[in-house]
Amino acid sequence: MATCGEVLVELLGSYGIDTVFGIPGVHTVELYRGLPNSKLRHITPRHEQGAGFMADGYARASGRPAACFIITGPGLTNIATALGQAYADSVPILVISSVNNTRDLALGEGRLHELPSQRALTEGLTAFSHTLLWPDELPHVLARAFAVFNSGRPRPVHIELPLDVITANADHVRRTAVPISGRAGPDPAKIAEAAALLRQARRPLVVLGGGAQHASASARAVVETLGALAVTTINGKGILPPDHPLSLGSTLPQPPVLGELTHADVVLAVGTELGETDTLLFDSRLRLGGKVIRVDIDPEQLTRNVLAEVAILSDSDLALRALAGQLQQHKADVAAAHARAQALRVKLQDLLTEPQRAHQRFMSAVQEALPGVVVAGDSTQPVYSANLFYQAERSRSYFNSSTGYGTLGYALPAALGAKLAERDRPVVALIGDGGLQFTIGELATAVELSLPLAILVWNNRGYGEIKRYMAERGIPQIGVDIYTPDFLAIARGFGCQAIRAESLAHLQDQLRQAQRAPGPTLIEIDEASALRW
Ligand SMILES: Cc1ncc(C[n+]2csc(CCOP(=O)(O)OP(=O)(O)O)c2C)c(N)n1
Ligand SMILES: [Mg+2]
Repeated sequence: MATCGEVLVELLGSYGIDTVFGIPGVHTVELYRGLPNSKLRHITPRHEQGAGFMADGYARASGRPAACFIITGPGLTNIATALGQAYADSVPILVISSVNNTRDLALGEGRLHELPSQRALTEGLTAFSHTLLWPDELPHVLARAFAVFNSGRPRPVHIELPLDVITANADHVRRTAVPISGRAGPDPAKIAEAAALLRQARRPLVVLGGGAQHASASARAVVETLGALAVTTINGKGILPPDHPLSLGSTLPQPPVLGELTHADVVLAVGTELGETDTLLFDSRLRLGGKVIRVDIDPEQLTRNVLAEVAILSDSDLALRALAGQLQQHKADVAAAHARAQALRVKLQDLLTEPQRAHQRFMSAVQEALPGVVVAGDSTQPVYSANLFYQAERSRSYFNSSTGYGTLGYALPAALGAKLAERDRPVVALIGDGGLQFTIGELATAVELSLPLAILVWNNRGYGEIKRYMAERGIPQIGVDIYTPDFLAIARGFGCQAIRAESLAHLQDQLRQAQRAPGPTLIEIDEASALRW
């Protein structure tokens, strides 16, 4: 007999899932029975929040979802924060959890790991949360999950299996993936409307968000045909190549770019929420002077933050391809646009403050030492600066938790997940001394897996960002000067290589060595020194 848990594992494999992150407990062991007969690799983090962030980093670096096996109750509450981060940035993660026996559900009799309602907890953090009451539902609910991941706005999905359902007979249940629909294309009438607006535009501007990560070629075609200046959000970094003559990078909150947004007669915003962690305008709202065309796979998103003249419900690549087709005959003064973009880029570089320039030298050293690097960042000083100036070589190479939900402790497990997905690319975690202390236990996971990961710890001995924020507002700096442990000793204790960088050249040398090391390397960067490098 094959149990529901065993068939689930087989089905996950048939959908292309190859990695599952989980900490087994008595409630989930029956999910593990089928693992040896599958191609699924199981990774054990040291905390379920780590499992969620690993699956998040895995998906952001590769575009492919991973699964998490999570125990009832505390496992699920532990992963909830990671679901919040993935939900906010539209990242696909499949969380499979157990839940108490069907006959015990909602009785509140004090069963082990019991919550009054697990689904109520995850419903607000996922595209959907489903309780599997019958093995026959399995192919349907998994098809629904992969429809979200592949065809809609990707977000986490939670499926919980009661203990008696995991072990129920599922011999008769389908074990192969259901073909999932392709992504939806645009209404031709809307494309014609948008193309008409864009043809008349004298000063068009294109904003590319994380939802256009897979649309590099078509985005480029539209930008170039229109002779439009283009900015990306942080999650859109890399859609246009770093040296693209029409690109302003991801510099949205800088005054010259805000000026462009106000003066553009048509703004084409693709796959972006235009939320405050995209625009980085925390104290004011985005002001768009001209007509707005928005493209999004989520119809509700088309109405949030900025209302559009033309709202196109579509996969971003399909819409951009259709637009490029309609605009083929369009003639724009591209040379003039190149010159304007170049002048703006010079202005933008001039605007960087001294610390931002030091962060830029630091990040350039990282990029130069590790071509093709994936940077998984936390919420720390060089990350905020790099959000403005960093030019990723391609999509899926730069992401961090200062966007969306803004969770400290993300970078280490996310980098670990990214490295598992992209073994051939160098992966770096960039995290502050405060952030690292949230998830430092995942160093053990990286050592266990012999992952050649570089963990850059930006050490300013405190919650620097909040300290600065308090100072600016005349608030006493309470709770921000935290005790800082000896990270090098701790890392060595975990079995990592560990070293303090002495200069940019030394940092580069260590980064290169870290790629050849048999496990992770923690590289401490003393902020006071690094600001002078
Ligand atoms: C889970 C969580 N708790 C608290 C915060 C609030 N917070 C944002 S930045 C920050 C300081 C982070 O310190 P560190 O990681 O050392 O980075 P630094 O700003 O010092 O470079 C804090 C406490 C948060 N974003 N996430
Ligand atoms: Mg700090």
